[in-house]
Amino acid sequence: RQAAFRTDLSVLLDQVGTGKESLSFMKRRIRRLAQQWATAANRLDAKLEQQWRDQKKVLVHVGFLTEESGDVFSPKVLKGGPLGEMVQWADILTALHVLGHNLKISMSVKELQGFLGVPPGRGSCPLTGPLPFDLIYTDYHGLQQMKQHMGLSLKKHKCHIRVIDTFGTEPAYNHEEYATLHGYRTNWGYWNLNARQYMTMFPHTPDNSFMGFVSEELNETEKRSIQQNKVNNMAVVYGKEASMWKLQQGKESFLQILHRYMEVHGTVYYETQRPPEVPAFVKNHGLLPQHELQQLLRKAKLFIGFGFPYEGPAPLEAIANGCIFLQPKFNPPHSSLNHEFFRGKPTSREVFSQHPYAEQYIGRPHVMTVDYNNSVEFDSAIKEIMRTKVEPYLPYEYTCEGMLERVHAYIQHQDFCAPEPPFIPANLSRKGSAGGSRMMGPLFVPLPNTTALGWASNVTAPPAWPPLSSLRLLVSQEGQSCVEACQSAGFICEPAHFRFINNKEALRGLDVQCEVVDSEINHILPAFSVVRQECGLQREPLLFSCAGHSPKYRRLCPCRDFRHGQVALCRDCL
Ligand code: U2F
Repeated sequence: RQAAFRTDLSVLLDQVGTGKESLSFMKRRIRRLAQQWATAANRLDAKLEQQWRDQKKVLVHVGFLTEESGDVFSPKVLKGGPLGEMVQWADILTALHVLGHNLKISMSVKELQGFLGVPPGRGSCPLTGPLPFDLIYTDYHGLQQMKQHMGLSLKKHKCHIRVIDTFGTEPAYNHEEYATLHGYRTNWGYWNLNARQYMTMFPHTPDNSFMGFVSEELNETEKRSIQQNKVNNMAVVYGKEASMWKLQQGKESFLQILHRYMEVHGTVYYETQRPPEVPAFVKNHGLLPQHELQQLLRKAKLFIGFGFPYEGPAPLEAIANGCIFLQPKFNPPHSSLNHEFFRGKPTSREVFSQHPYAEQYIGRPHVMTVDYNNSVEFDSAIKEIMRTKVEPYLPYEYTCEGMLERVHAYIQHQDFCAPEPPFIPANLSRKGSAGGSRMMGPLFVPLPNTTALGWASNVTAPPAWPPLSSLRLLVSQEGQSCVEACQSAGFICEPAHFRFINNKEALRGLDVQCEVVDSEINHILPAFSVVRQECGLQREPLLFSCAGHSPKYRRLCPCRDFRHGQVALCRDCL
């Protein structure tokens, strides 16, 4: 069946259910953004020009909100607890509904069992018939619950699963045996999924897919009125929980410096008294409902982060409402090796500021990232912010249309169930490879077009997605990952393209000198050592990794182009 866009959200609101603060929060959000979603649906509908869209049977099982996982989030909704996850789930549900899919929502193990058709009960009972869904969106808690209640049949059906995973899971942590043998085992990883089945909140880990969420959009009239009503010396602090304010009591209190120039506002949750962490000069509004926070941000000039929470939605909302976001640089970077919050998370990613997306994808004048220990630098940043005029800004990928476009593309094109056919590449052309200067900077090999790269004629292969036309082969520096290598050349690493470059022809096309070419199981492969003239190809497709790097190896990197404001999609991806 063809999916038809929906602009009426009442059925969705009924499906979400009642009885918990988390559900009420999500429903308030869905209602508040309903008009915005409807407009976006109409625009995307027109943009896709009658393109066929399959209607999928989709199950959304929100594991972290189930009683069985302890549901620690719901009781904290009105008390300053994390809301980012609920923002994202509300938006995922809305996107799936608006795109016209056949949606079922489960928030308990009992509902999960009902939808899957496995008998209720505690033990593991395999699902005997076919899976009644094309796609299941869940999280790590939900995955665990499915394992408990579907037993072995989970393995058979896991290609249909998508895991919403805020901070991402790198391939080395996802491969059970490899993770166990090489010290990448955590409480979360080791599910042996295709790493693109993990979907993140920001496009920070290209090994995973970028799901995202949306932020409020303004029309031209609203933008103009915001700019006219900005209060130049008004700052709002990022941090709705008192403990987040502790971080600012470092060497010299930068909050004091800020207070010299600006009126400081906060939205910190409190019960009866002002929390001791929040100085008396701060005008604390208490935790606000989302729409009231937006109103406050419309007046404020500055939204300032103290280093935590990492990578939440609030800075995007602030920037969308015309604030400048000021945030601390982390030197050394925070990661699972040195910071409690990231410890045990299935990623080695290094975080260089509180909100790397804001820093890298938005940047000045909307975002300023400075060293908070340097009071001179901090002081001059504040002065600059007060002088600078900025327009409200929201990257396309965080608009409703952008999210619908991306989720539509994933649903129609990502297929982890189809067997990946053996790839028999034609000879790569040597023409255009960097020849003599081959060990100097990044090398590009113009790849032949899709027809020249033939699949074995006896297999009917699904067309590659992203299409091969988007591929740019590049060699990293020693110690550099493909994430960085592609980025520094203005591209993005595309894990789906690894299978096209994991071969001797690619090495030959790059004029790499190999004494030996081995095929091994190691997440830095394909790669080569210049000194030893050793080349290695990847033997385990699950370990294709954009993130991997090693000091002695230069990696072969499958980069691709991307759309301006929609990094998840290449130019020809729609
Ligand atoms: C992130 O979670 P948080 O909930 O701490 O993220 P925030 O950026 O603070 O914002 C979440 C929402 O809270 C709303 C605001 C945001 O959409 O509009 N809000 C509000 O309604 N009232 C207020 O007074 C203040 C904010 C991240 F999203 C999670 O994935 C992480 O687990 C967490 C820790 O890093 O940070």
